[in-house]
Amino acid sequence: MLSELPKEKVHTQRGYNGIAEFQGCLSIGGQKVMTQTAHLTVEGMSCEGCAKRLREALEGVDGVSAVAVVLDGGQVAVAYDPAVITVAGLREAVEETGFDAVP
Ligand SMILES: [Cu+2]
Repeated sequence: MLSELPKEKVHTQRGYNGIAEFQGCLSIGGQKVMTQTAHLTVEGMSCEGCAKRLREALEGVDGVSAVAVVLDGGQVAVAYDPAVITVAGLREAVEETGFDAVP
């Protein structure tokens, strides 16, 4: 189960290069995991603390294997298992954390 893997070991990076790496499949704990990547634009983050809070909230969502948050421009990439969570579910998690996921 992906959700049982230690989240700290999952690659979490900042920056567009990190986001690009989420395309395709991830190697997590030596296991290849097929994922899809959702790219969201999030409004309301004003500092690294906000970015960290959002990243940690998304990492805690079932089905999410990796998260990258770029504070500048509010770019968020989430690698997720589409069998477990939908993009709509990811957007909800963003809103629940107190930010706006804009289309
Ligand atoms: Cu902040």
